[in-house]
Formats: sequence, C-alpha cells, structure tokens
Amino acid sequence: MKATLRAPASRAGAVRPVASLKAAATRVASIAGVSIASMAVTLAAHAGATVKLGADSGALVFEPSTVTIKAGDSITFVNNAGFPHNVVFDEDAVPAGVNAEAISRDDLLNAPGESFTVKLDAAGEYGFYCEPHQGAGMVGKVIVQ
Ligand SMILES: [Cu+2]
Repeated sequence: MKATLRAPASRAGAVRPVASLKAAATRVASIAGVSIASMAVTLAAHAGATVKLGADSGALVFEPSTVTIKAGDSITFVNNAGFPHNVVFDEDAVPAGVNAEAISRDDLLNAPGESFTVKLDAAGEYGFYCEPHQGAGMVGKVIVQ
C-alpha cells in the first residue's frame, strides 16, 4: 500500500490519480477500521474463560464447573450436550451490589453451539446453575479476581 501511494506523488501534475488515490486510501482506511473493530471484538470474546454446557460425555454439568477470571473479563457459556440449558446466577451467591438477574441468561439455549457471554466486573465468587438441570447437579462457580 505504501509503495502504491508514493509513486503518483513523485509525478508532476498527477492531480487526478492523487485525488482518486486519496479516495481509495480513505476507503482502505475505513475497511481497515472495520476489521480492527471486529478483531477487538474477537479478542474480547477470548479474554476470560469458556464453559461448556453439558460435558462431552453427555453429563448434565458445567465443564469446568469452577472457573477463575480477572475482573472485567468475560465468561462464555457454549451449548455442548444435553441442552436446553440456561445460566442463572444465584442472587444469594454473587458479590454485594451485583444484580444477579442482569448477568443471567434465563432464556434457554436450544441450538448446538449457541452461546452466552457475560462480563463480570466485581471481584468475588459467583454461584450459578442451570434451571432445567439444577436438580441433577448442573451448578457452577466463577471466581473473579
Ligand atoms: Cu442444563
């Protein structure tokens, strides 16, 4: 890209190519801006931890059932087996001041690979469970440092 930009600038009276190059550069910049933005989203999604909803064996558990992340990181729950599942944070088992309902995913995840990501800012321990399978032991914990 740099080489392409330099060539017309060294030529005298090359007004039109420079103008169209400028437009092209603007287009490239805006395209680059878009890809940088989506890259940031991808990176954000990978910071933190991923928890499978249902073990590969089909067991109705969160896998892993305990994860540790840093404050401000996200945790992503991904449908794996035995769905539908959901992720409900226990209002009695979250740090003081955290709205358990606001960070929960009450709607059932029905599709293979469907995911739910939540960012946790307050340090402490967060207990959560899957409503349909809580009785079967599908419960977990996030430790936010
Ligand atoms: Cu479940």
